[in-house]
Formats: sequence, structure tokens, C-alpha cells
Amino acid sequence: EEKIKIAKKGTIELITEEELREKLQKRKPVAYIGYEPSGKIHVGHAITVMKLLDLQRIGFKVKVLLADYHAHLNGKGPMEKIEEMAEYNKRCFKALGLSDDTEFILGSSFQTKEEYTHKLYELSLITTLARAKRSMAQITREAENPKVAEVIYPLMQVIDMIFLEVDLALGGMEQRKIHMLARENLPRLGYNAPVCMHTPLLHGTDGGEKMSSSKGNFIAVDDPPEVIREKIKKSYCPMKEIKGNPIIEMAEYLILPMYDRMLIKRPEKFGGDLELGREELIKAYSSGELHPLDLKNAVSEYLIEIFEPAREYLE
Ligand code: IYR
Repeated sequence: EEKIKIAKKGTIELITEEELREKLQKRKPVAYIGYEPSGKIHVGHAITVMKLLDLQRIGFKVKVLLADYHAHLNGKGPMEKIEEMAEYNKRCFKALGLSDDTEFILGSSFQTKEEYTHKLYELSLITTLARAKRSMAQITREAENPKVAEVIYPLMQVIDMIFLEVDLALGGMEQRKIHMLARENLPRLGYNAPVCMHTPLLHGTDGGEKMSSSKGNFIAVDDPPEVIREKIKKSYCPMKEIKGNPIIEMAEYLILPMYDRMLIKRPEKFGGDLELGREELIKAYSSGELHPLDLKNAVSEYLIEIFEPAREYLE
């Protein structure tokens, strides 16, 4: 029961809790997540890495897929460049505290194997084009002139789950349609579908739809403290507004799942210090009792603290 609680903390979807219970009976269940290698590892990534740490704590073996081919198929550039980023990303993920038995796997190390390709073809035969395309809605970079690569991508992600022998697939909410495709079609190929767990998505510091290293609207795990303070200070954070507010989201999705309560330091004349749980924070902010500036200051200091080991390790 305690393990289930730890697993669910800070997530917005678990499919299904009952299956997770079963998986926890196994000696060493495997949890995995894949990341397209990226120029910067940011708060959005960190939310999922913190969840991996929780899963490790409750007994999962963790595999991290450095999805180089996926990045390539998604128009992120030549393989050599992507491989370099993968190496740097691996260092960032380790720096965030993943244990030594974490396995880092480069997608291209198995995604051209005969057996892999064979399974991919079989899956392509039972998946509609419409479904494959739909599953990519929140992932693809190309909107104007979509390529066939866009529908190969989700099928490969599904086959990855067979090859990596995963019991649980973790991802941000944007991955859910690919995960649902896996849950539906893997059994049709004779394989068990993994438990799927999803974390909330972060808006960019500019208030944009998604925090993304290609849009420059992120806080990176290796940003120096002054840079974090500066970026947070300039961030979109409308007074009293919770929805689409990236600063509230960072508090709600990253800081509070880690600390349970947040200390917000304020000068005496502005009401003095506050110590808030999740609901109290939402209430205090939407009523205007908590001002954006005070929230921003607190969030900056927490991020600096959370990323401190990463900054040190990466130096
Ligand atoms: N679609 C992910 C990258 C990815 C994830 C998994 I899980 C894979 O098996 C393969 C790729 C992204 O959007 O970053």
C-alpha cells in the first residue's frame, strides 16, 4: 500500500493500479522511459526523473532509453550530433541521482536487429494509419509536411517495450496515445502490455504550451543559480491564476511531491513566512494572498537546491 502511494505521488494517470500491484509482486520488475536526446535537460525532464527515483525506491529496476533513432526520425538532426547529446543527457540523468544499477540503452543498439524489424512489420500490419498519426499529435515537430517517419516512430516505441522487457512504461501525458496503442496491440502480437504511468506536462517559462529545449523556455538542471533566479523572475506567472502558470506547475509537480510542504519566505510587512501544502498553495495563490514575486523567489531557491547535486556533478 505504501509502495503504491509512493508510485502514484505526483502522477496524473496510472493504467492500471491493479496491474501495478501485481508487478510489485515480481522479484525485480522493470520500469522504463525513453527520451529523445536533447540539447538541454530541464525541469520537464526532472519531473520524470524524480518519478524514476521513486520507482527505484520501491524496487523497480530502471532502464532509460536514449532514443537516438526516434530523435532522428523526429527531425532533430544527424545521428552523430544526436549521439553526442545522448552522452551528455546520460550524465545529466545520473547527476539527478539515479542509482548505479540504472541501465542506459541507446536505441540504435537494438532497433535495427532482424527480430526488431520483423516485429515492427507485424505491428504495422495491425495498426491503422489514422491511429499511428493521432498518437503523434503532441510529439511530432513537423506540422506542415508530415513524413512517413512520423508513423514509424510510434510503432518503434511500442516494439521497444518488447525488447526492453518492461513491466511499466513512464512518460509525460504527451506519450499517452502511444502507450494506449501499445496496451491495445501488444497483446494482439502475443505480448503482455506494460503498466502505463503519466506525469503532468509543464508549460514553458514564457507561458507557451510546452517546456522545450528547442524553444528556449526552460530552466535547465545545470543552469547556475543566478541564471535560475533570472529566468524565474522573467517567467510568465499571472497573479491569482493557476491554469497554465508554469511557476505554480513547478511547485505543484516537482517541488511539492519531493518536499510535501513548501516554505515561502516573505518579509514581515508582506505577511511573514508561509508554509504550505499543495491545496493551501493553490488556495493562497488564487485568492491573491500569495503574490507572484514571493512565489517566484521560493520556487527559484527550491530549484537551486534540487539541482545543486546535478550542477556539481556536471562541473
Ligand atoms: N516519445 C518519446 C521518446 C521515446 C520514448 C520511449 I518510452 C521510447 O520507447 C522511444 C522513444 C519522446 O517524445 O521523447
